[in-house]
Amino acid sequence: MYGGGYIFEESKNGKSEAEDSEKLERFESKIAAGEKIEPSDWMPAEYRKQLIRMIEQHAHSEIIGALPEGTWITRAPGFRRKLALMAKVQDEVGHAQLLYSAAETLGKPREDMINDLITGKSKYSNVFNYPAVTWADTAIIAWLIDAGAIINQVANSKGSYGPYCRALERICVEESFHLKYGHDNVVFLATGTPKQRDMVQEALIRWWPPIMHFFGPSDKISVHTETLMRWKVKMASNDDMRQKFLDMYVPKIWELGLTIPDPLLKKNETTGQWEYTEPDWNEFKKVINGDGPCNKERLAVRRNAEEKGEWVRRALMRKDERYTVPFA
Ligand code: FAQ
Repeated sequence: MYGGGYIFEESKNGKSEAEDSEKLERFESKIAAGEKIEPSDWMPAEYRKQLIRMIEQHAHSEIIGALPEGTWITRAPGFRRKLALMAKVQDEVGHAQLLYSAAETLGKPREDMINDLITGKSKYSNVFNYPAVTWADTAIIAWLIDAGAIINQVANSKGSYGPYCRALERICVEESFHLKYGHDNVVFLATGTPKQRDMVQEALIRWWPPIMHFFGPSDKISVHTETLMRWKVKMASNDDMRQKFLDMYVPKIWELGLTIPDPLLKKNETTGQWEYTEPDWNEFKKVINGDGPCNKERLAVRRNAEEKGEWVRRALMRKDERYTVPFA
């Protein structure tokens, strides 16, 4: 499967996988019947490639996603909040581990994935390239970004690739707890002193545009949605997920008396769809291609962790005699 490069194009009989219509037909009818595809099953090269891309990006998002909130562990207001934040950040890193394992079942080694992250070859979620300026930013992240993640992942956990779906099911349970923690923090600030209220309002203003970007480019310009939905990797389009988020969370935000920084945002009662200012897709492209406010800092942290942790990995893999345990 893997030998320095990814051998996707040829099946065992030498024919191109895409041309192998019988196998493709069986594969697609399995998906249509709602069955899961498992690692040892035949799959088209493009399905494997797309899954690796998506799961790997998701794993990177979790591990990088631990950083904006992680910077607040030492400054959390009070011991209980510190404990809760530490547990959340630890969960996010655990999600990355589950997802890297799921991606590995498709043939790409974890070392290669990490290398593609720290060299800037792979993408990760746009939202984690923005700073958590105040404590209120962590509350908005834990409430609304986790909410967005849950909408996406609950839907995709009903998808076609077994290892990814099973990882998502477990992740969603933990994310639901994060969402409650985030909501509790936002409510506390929104119903607190005028200063606390201002703080959470300002954080919402900062995070609204990245949150609108979070669900991916609009369906009109999305590149992969059609293929991914056909194979039930993605169970809803980017715009549908965005609509679902707006439907569920705008009323809750307004209920707290907070203002969403979009004068055009309203629900069209005739169509049942939310109308909003078109997100700035040029800004989105800039951020996901390495030129956001924190991209360089985020990758530098990961690169540093990779270098500093190298001796531990070598010892665990028994690659370095100096660090092996004699009785192991
Ligand atoms: N950020 O054709 P589409 C979390 C890229 S987990 C960066 O529409 P697709 C937990 C896309 O890769 C958050 N890049 O793409 C947490 C493609 O570029 P490529 C992560 C983005 O795949 C909470 C190009 O744009 N969740 O938050 C983004 O069909 C709190 C064209 O886009 C997942 O990864 C973006 N937002 O749909 C952790 C879920 N959107 O690869 C810590 C799984 C698009 O061709 C704290 N992923 N791009 O160079 C998905 O569901 C999909 O991949 C989408 C994008 C919906 C993200």
